[in-house]
Amino acid sequence: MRNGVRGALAGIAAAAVALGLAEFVAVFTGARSAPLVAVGGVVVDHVPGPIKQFAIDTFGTHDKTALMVGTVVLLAAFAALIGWLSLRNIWYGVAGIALFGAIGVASALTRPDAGAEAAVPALLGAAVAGVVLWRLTSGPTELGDAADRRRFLTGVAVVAGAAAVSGLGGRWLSTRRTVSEARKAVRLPVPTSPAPAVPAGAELGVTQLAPYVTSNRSFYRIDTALVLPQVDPETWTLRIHGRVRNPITLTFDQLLARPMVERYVTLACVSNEVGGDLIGNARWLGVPVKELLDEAQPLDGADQVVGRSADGWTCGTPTAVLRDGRDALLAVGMNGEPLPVQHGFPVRMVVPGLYGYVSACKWVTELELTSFADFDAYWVPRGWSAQGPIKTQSRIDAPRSSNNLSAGPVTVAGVAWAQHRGIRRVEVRVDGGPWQEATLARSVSIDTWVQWSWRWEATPGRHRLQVRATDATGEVQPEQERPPDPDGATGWHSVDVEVG
Ligand SMILES: Nc1nc2c(c(=O)[nH]1)N[C@H]1C(S)=C(S)[C@@H](COP(=O)(O)O)O[C@H]1N2
Ligand SMILES: [Mo]
Repeated sequence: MRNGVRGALAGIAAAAVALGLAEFVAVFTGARSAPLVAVGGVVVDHVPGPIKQFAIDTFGTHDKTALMVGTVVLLAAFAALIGWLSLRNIWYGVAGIALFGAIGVASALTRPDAGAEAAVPALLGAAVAGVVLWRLTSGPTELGDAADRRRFLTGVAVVAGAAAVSGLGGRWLSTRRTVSEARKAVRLPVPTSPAPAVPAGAELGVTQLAPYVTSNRSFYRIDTALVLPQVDPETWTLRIHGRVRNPITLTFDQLLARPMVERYVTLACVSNEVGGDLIGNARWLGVPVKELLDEAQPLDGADQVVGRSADGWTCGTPTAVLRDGRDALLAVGMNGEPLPVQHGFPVRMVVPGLYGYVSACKWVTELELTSFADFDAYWVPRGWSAQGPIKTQSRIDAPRSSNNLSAGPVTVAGVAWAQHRGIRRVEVRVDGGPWQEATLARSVSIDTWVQWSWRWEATPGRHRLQVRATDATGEVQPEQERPPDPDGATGWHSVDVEVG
């Protein structure tokens, strides 16, 4: 057996068993203390804005999977190198493992809310990796002899098996420790102020056009959480504190006992590119934030409400927006169900008119009254604007450039949004020609998107369709193309089609 192959196999086996064992231990020390998750979390928290935007543009809502796969591939390459070096001198191996162990320990310990036990998975993993690497690389350097070779390969197989059993076992155990049972047990109260019915005609029923109400399953998900926070409603509390006259702590039962309102609100992500799909419309059930703030009595100058989640993420919302009478909710229900875990179970915030990164705190446990001058929420030091009102936007859903169109009438359709201002007009043009007014569908309120359609007499050849919206204040969606960073993309969505 070639030395390179042997060293690489030994290194990868040692790394695999370290990660597998750590995964298992993390069942007991907390999912965020597993080295891959902890290191991944540090990466997520420190990637420069443009790289984060690149990841979202390239991998969409699979950005986390991409990060994990990339990390594992890199780690395997390093492990192979360390294994190969260990064949020359085991101290290279020891140094390599110590380095990776230290990165794992440091990452786990510096995650928000981590206790000393967070160091255990990486420490144990590194220790076991050291022993495995030593055993697999000791003995004759050249495995010329068939018996030696067989012994080595058996060793690798045993280690790989142990890695798989502990890793998959850990995964299995941790999925049993989720809050999905607690979620199923939640009985949502009946709203004292129900959502208005969706008017007939809100749904144009055009193929490819996004439905007026987005199902929970297809609702976009964006957050920094590599493992979903499992927040038990039994022990959940919401603290409203900071610069208030009257701090409040609420349990989940106390929250559910309050008068509930239900509203359709369209949530949008600031990272959404023009034409992108990081937007969705749902029926949210919850308690008006305004009522809780009125009870807490913010002090003068407390112009920012910082939402803080169970995993330490923060967003900053203008206090004035939360108190101006719009339907800002501490939501417990989404489309008639308890919040799905990935959308913030048991409680999240929803604020009509603001991008999610400044308002829509999932797994929320604190609302802290402070000022914009005194505190920067998570995305602000990372280059995003502290203020995030949603920009007027419109999107063409049908036709798509991949469609085979034939000459004659074609239904052009899409959605437009300007939450809490409302959409007054949507216009479409072909090949830079005159703007033509589209027909607006109905909508529940100015807090949701609206569907639109326009009948096009398509002629053979290549054509460019473009759309722009005007909000109810008369502001026309600007043509100038700007990236999502720092406060939301601008520009007109266009679709190039081929008519046969
Ligand atoms: N705890 C937590 N809440 C969060 C985030 C996050 O990273 N962590 N991301 C925000 C962002 S950027 C957006 S756009 C919305 C997305 O909500 P959704 O995943 O339910 O669609 O959640 C917001 N709430
Ligand atoms: Mo977002």
